Amino acid sequence: MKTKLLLTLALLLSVAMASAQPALQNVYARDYQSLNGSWSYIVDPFDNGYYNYRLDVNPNGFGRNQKPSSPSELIEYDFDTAQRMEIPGDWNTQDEQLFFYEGSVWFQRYFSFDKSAQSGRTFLYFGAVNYLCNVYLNGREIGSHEGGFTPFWFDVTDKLRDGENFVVLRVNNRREPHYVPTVNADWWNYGGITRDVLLVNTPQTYIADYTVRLASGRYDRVEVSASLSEAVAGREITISIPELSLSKTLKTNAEGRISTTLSVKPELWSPENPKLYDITFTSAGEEVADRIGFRHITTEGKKLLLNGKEVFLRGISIHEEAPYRQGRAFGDEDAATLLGWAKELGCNFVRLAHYPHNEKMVRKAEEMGFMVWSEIPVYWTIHWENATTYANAEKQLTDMITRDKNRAAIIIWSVANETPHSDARELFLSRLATKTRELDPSRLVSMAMEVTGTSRNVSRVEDPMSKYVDIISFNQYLGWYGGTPADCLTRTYDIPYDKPVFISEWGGGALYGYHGDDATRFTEEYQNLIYKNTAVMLDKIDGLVGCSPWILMDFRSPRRQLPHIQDFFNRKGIISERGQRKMAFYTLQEYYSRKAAEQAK
Ligand code: GCB
Repeated sequence: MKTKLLLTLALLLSVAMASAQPALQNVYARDYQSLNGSWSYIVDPFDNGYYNYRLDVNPNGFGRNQKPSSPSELIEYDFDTAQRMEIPGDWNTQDEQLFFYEGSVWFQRYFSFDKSAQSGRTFLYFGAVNYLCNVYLNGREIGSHEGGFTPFWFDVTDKLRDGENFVVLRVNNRREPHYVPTVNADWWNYGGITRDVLLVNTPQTYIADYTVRLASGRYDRVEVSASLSEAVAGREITISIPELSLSKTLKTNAEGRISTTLSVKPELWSPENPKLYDITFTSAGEEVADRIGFRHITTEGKKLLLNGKEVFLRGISIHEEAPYRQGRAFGDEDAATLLGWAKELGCNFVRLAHYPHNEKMVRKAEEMGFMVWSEIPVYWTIHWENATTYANAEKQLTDMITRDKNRAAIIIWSVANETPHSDARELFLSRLATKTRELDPSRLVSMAMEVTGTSRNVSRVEDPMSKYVDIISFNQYLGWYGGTPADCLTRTYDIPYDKPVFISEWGGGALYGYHGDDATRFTEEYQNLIYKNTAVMLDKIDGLVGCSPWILMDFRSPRRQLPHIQDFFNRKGIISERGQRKMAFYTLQEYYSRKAAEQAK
């Protein structure tokens, strides 16, 4: 009891210490200059650019981008003659020597800025950098960031020069036990500046954030709120939705906020009709435009309801892994390919595992009519008792929800994956679940749990976390990790909760083009048999509202070492990394076409 209390106090304190910064909702709708492209880089395994020989932080480190002022001056690095790589992009797949590299790499580029045209504020924005980074502008450190999958930015208004400027980053992807994720995970630890870098201009006081959604339980009321970056009262903000002939102007309160409920009955967003409305927020000459959909996602006993109608989630899990070229995925093209395959499979749902994917992926999913599960990398043996770990996880959760809360496509926020039971875990995850509801009461909360026991061919999922979630999700690999594919034909489940049930992972591995009998591991036949038999098993699970088999495409993992079969790929994809569909792809397609037909009845 006492330890529990101490833990709670420590967790509370750590969160209170994290400082808040105004949001920068919908960054792509802002006035920005892209800093993507070719950057210089220096590999620094001993962190020589950061520490001096006494391991003190060196004020004259690589962040200064120094040049010798005379031929006699000793400077032992030079970005101008260093190698270059494309940003966004991971370093592991752009330089053969960095394939397994975990440590520091320095990045640098020049850019020009027209100070005379500057009005308002300028932010240096990063979509994501894995994992730790220190950011320097024109030779001075402007800040640092931890966490590999969420955006962050710095106000550089007064730090930019007219004409040439330069930015330097020290990026370090070394794994540490107390990080989120921790040292052990089943995916590649791609390092680098993996998402867009933008220089964003806003007015001095700008529209920082907004939320637009249907009012709880209503289809004829839309709740809108917006906030300025500063607590300026009496400022007008106009929201308009031209297609609904709607325009409303409100004055900000003392906190710089507006909130209102509009009487409108929008057409609803659904996979069959992914309707999005053009919406603009305007204030003092600034305009932020978005496309927003409206829908309700709720549960009733064991039922999952989209807009009040029962829905079955025909899902697939996806890693943020680039099709064809390998490495971290980013941008519209990767998203269109991956989601195009999910469409071809007959999916109406994607589980974006195991961390927040890039914003373009989420937006593309929404446009194409996929419901989305979005999660944070609280994975396996995270350090439950460490207050810093908790604060980090909560920050990643908050940043994910802040970025994507206006995406109708997202129906589930997931706070963890396959975590071992303990009191400390319960406290940690229940706090994350509570935080999720506080930040966003309009969606479902879940986490990928596990089968906790099997006796006489009946599997149970019993987890104290069940009381904190809206939907009981679990991963199971019968026929792959334990049991045989034939066992799926007779296995039943006992899940003692009056909540919808979802299988967030199932499947097995196969090397594309490797054929043999269906008892031989890694043949397409073996994988296909798991898919066929699991479909039979799914039909018998009471309250099952869908699944997201593991996984759409083979992905890189250092844990997968079998020569000539895995070669550092997790082969549970139903499509290879080169886009070749395995037999199981067509089996799942068939199952989903049957489920879609059943649903349509
Ligand atoms: C799991 C994990 C997933 C792994 C998968 C596997 O349960 O959640 O991250 O990649 O199993 O292939 O073992």
